[in-house]
Amino acid sequence: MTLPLPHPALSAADPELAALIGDEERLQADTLRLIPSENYVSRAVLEASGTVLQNKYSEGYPGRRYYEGQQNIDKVELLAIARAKELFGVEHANVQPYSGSPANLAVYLAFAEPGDTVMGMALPMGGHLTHGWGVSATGKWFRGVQYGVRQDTGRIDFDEVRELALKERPKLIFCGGTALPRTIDFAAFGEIAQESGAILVADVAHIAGLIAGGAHPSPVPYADVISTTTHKTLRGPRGAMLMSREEHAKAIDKAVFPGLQGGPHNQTTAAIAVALHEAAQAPFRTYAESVVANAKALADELLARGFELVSGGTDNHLILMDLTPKNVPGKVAAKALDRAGIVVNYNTVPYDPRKPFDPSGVRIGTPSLTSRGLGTQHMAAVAEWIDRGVTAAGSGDEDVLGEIRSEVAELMAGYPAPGLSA
Ligand code: DSN
Repeated sequence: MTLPLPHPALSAADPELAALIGDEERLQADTLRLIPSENYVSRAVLEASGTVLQNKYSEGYPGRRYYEGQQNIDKVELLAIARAKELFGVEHANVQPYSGSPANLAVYLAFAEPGDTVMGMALPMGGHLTHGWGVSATGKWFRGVQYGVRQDTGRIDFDEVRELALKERPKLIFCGGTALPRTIDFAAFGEIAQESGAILVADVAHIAGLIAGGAHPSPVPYADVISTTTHKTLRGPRGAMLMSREEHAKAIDKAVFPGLQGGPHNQTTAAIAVALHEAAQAPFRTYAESVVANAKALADELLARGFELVSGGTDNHLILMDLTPKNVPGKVAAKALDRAGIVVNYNTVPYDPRKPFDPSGVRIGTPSLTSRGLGTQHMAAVAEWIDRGVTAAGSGDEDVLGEIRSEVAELMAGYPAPGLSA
């Protein structure tokens, strides 16, 4: 199949928009996509997302809807729920949250009252906005207290977390985040939540696919609630799920609908069901293991080239580089790498002296390149491109960035992307 993919009806009805989608298909095919929260979904997931399920309203839950005509929709949602329960070994799953932030907001609605104390990792330390950070509704409507990582190790200090939890007695404790290169110790968080009487919420959005594939420990049975998006390492459509023990099922369902949302996006529910089916197959285990193996190999190659990595490396899919020793700000590096066909995001690093919109770090990860079939043998080349790209960013050498872009496109042409190939 050659790009752009055929979208005959769209091309006829709206050629301008069709051309933009074609441009994006080519961009995703030609570049080395290293943003750790992105991936490539399969053609099957893409097809399920673009169906007549789009046309249906179904507020409520299977068997308890406010609209008729749910003969097929109920079966789709029940299939997605059953697959989520089976894959993650949970008693309850809600597949309706529109995305990660609404999913987390539903958890607040289910278990806390406005003004209650909640606890999560600080955003600049690697947490998420919705874990009680000040600029988010969760930090404005609740009293967020935040833990971080140690400056000397880049790792969570569980003595600090315990002390804070026992002092503040939060209603909710969130673990997980968006820039955490190390294994999350769910058992340690579970103990602290029990001691302090908090509900433990494991936000596994980044690592859900690794958990499903056996490449990261599961938060079951330590977490009361598991929140996840479906489009990161899990390789599904843009959506989310909340999972829990049966005792919390009613509270969670009520919070999602009617508490927070209206009709579920049934086309997304269907695509989540497909992704869960794919994640339950043996090749997905290999995929999850390869994501981690690639990240570890890439971290080693970067360390060998003098890069400073937060926590000294990685246990998962994600690497957080502190570019301070390279004398190149994260944003300058990210924009230069983009011109070189390497797509990353600039990111704060723990204890960053720079501002969030102009931070010291760059965050990278291996979910997308692994989906295209790149292996540990390619990571030296990837690290070399990053090294040359960051150096060129510092010196302003656009010719080098152009050379890297051609080399990247040449390699990626040999590794067609799922969803963009037949
Ligand atoms: N935006 C996601 C990420 O990139 O990690 C988190 O919500």
